[in-house]
Amino acid sequence: MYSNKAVQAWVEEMAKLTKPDQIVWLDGSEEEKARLINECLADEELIELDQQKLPGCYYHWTHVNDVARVEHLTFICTSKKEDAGPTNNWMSPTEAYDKLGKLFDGSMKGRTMYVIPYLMGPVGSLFSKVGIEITDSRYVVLNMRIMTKIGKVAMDQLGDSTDFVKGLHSKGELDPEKRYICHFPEDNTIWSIGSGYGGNALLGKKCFSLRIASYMGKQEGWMAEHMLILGIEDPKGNVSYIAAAFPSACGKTNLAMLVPPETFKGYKVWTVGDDIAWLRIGEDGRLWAVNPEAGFFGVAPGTSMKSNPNALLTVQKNTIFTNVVLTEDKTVWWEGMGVEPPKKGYDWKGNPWTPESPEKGAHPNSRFTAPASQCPSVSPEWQNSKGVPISAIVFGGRRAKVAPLVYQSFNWEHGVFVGATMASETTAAATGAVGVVRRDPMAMLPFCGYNMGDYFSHWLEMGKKIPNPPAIFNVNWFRTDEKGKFIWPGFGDNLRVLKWILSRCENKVDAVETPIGYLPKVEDIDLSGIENEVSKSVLEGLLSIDKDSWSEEIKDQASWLEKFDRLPKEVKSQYDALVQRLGL
Ligand code: GTP
Ligand code: SPV
Ligand code: MN
Repeated sequence: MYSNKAVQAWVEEMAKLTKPDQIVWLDGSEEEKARLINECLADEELIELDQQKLPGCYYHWTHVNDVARVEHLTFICTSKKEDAGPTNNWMSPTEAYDKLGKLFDGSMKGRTMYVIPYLMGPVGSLFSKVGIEITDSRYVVLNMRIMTKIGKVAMDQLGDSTDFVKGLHSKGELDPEKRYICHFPEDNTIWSIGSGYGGNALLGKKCFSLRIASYMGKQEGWMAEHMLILGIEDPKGNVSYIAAAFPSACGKTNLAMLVPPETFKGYKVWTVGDDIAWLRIGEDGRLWAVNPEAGFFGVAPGTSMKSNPNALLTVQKNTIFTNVVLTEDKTVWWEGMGVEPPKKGYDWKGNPWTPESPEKGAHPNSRFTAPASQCPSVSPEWQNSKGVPISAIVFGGRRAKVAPLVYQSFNWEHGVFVGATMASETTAAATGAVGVVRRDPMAMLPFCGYNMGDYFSHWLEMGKKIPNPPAIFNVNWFRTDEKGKFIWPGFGDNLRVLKWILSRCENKVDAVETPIGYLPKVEDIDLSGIENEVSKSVLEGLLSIDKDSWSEEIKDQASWLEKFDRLPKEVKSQYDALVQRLGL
């Protein structure tokens, strides 16, 4: 129990509603962790993995109908519908409190209520914020313990203040018909019921650090973005930082942990964050970023010693694996792990599985939860309370066609337009169809806590306020050939593109001015070591701008922009200018 009166009063009120058998306040200690794990093992909420091979690691199955974020059941509950905007689901606060109140009524009967104070961001930092999550899921507690800083450290930062985000979560009946993730940005409140999965249930992550925080950022003059943060150290020892926004399951974790190609002697990539960035203008007039999280909730499939060794090394201890293959000898496996599949195991549904089984063993959105501190590439600056200075902002997505490998926007305003119109193929990170192209501005479509038109305005205003703003780029690692195969090798080789980006930031290299932005000259992308795989002509193809596809693209952009009644005029004029430059 902590002494903050506002926290106590709110917890009491929520306990009256949900009626748990008992209330446990989390302190974040090792004893508490051991106790919770033992309780989970007894209830089979967790399965102990081979403690010799994977010390401190556990396995968890979610309910088979509860394996991804549910965007259609996620709501922004502002008093005025217009304030949620054309891209969010809206429910009035009165209706939402009433509807969910009925579902929460008695939802913790026979269960324990856990009260988790948590801190997002470095200890003592101006960037950092405190939340309290109430939950009836021990799995959520153990994940929050990895993903945030829980217990006393959070309450110490909060002190007597009433300034905390109130998050109420209950698994409820895990019924998709009674599942709602509601955000009340005007009340600093999140109510989530009916799911035990990742972004629906770990309220510090998308719910607070993006939806509520984006709203706070708009009010307070900073930004909360769906961005990784990485540092690139050059052979002279200079480190420059990049923040990059890609939609879910489009490569943020992989890029954040990149291992340089062998020919890049003396280069080193440092991981600051892999999913979320909070950005503020620093005293020096640059944009500075912190990662508010303390762990990685990463996509397992495709993670191998070849694609992402740093991630694989991070998850060798103290990790929770969710919905991957559980092998007979109590280890884990997933598609694209780069090792032989187990002869026998259990798939993500808990059914016996062998490599001959027709279905995939791991769910495409199966995940690992691991402490960032264990990552071999974790930046020495990742807990710096001032953050790190950002030289470039990079947008990107999965596009089989249209978007070239990389281009630079002409200026901040044009960069905001590039972000506002970016599109990507949907992935398994959210329920629904996979592989459908949709507009996903700044990779924030599912995560912006207010009207997206106002969000674009906020970006434009920030651009005016930052004396020395980062340059803005767009990348696409996912162009495919006529057989549907990715043309660009990706992963570690993406550093070749980041190197060009930094050279542009330092005014060290010219570019080709095209209608869509500045493109690299073919000879300026360092292909040393992969000349056989990516010839100059292949690279030319990756950098080409196909008139027909862009003609379709601008039509689609036009109907996208029409959705916004609060579209800033700058975005519209950037669109008009693009159409004119393309001569279409
Ligand atoms: P969220 O955690 O959902 O926000 O995802 P993320 O953006 O962090 O994506 P992540 O790095 O986990 O990558 C998702 C999938 O894309 C994995 O299966 C990766 O193997 C694959 N991927 C990542 N980078 C590349 C790349 O450069 N090229 C190709 N072809 N695939 C990639
Ligand atoms: C994403 O979907 O962007 C994730 C996973 O990072 S979740 O925590 O479920 O949002
Ligand atoms: Mn994400």
